[in-house]
Amino acid sequence: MTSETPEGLPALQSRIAGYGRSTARLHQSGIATFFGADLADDPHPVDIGLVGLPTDAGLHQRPGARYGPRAIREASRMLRYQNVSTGVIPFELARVADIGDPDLELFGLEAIVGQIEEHYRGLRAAGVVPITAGGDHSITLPILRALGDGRPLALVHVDAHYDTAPPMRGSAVHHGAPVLNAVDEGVVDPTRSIQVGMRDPWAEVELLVHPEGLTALSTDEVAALGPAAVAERIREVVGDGPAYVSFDVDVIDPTMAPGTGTPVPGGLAPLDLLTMLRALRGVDVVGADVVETSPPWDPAGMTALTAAQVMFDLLCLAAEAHAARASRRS
Ligand SMILES: [Mn+2]
Repeated sequence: MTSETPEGLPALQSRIAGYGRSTARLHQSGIATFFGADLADDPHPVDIGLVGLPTDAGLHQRPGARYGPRAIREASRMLRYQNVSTGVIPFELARVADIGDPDLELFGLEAIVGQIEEHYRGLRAAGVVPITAGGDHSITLPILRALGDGRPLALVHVDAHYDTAPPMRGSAVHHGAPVLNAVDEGVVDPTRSIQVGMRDPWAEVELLVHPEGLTALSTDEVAALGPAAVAERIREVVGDGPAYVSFDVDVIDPTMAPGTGTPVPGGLAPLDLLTMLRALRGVDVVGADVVETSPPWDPAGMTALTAAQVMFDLLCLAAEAHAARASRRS
């Protein structure tokens, strides 16, 4: 553990570029960037970009996820620079910055999805690994289009829902379809992908598609296996290639994460899910998101706080993966 005695603080600040200035700040002061990271307008000197996508144009049920990034930024200031479980300090392993939110259209899901894809193509060209706070789950498809173009990604999809629904009211793109769309478009390799936490009560009537080769673990199976065994299963499926992690907060039990659009009772506990994520160290994470946090349904802000912790753990995985890729190149 790093000491934060008066003597230790300058040493720490000198080690963690992109964070040093905020280390000594009280969490209630200053601009609420993700985890207090520096804000960067130019993504080029950044290895890992923390991005907000404030849109919920893809929702079909309870609204409000457009306020997710702002609430997660605010809640994230309760966290600090270090992973309390693994000891990882992502700011030591990579140049991490809050790179803000693209200015998205308000109306028209297709236009918004197009803007997101273009933004993430730019980030990929700049060599930035994006860690995103949504937004509803429709944001994941354009991110995968940008990151998976020419290299189908392994997808670790943590969610209560399969998100393989057919077109809804004439729209093929919506928050219940990103996995199906990404597999259909060839930007995700289903044989290297896994869904964790499934318990969709409408699965039988929604005419869900089950892409061939895609592995799915139900909430009951995850609970019976436990976090370590689930992580082992994820590693087997994903292998060594580039992987994207998409975490929908509705996988968590709604008594612990009520602030979401499509709650399903009987869900998993945050600690088990965080333990599972922490056991994925070494997976080649090239991007990740946490989606479907809806502040208007989140009375005490606990969903946003847990989403911030999930985002921090995804950042830690991405930072270790970045460091591993850098050392393989050198
Ligand atoms: Mn989802």
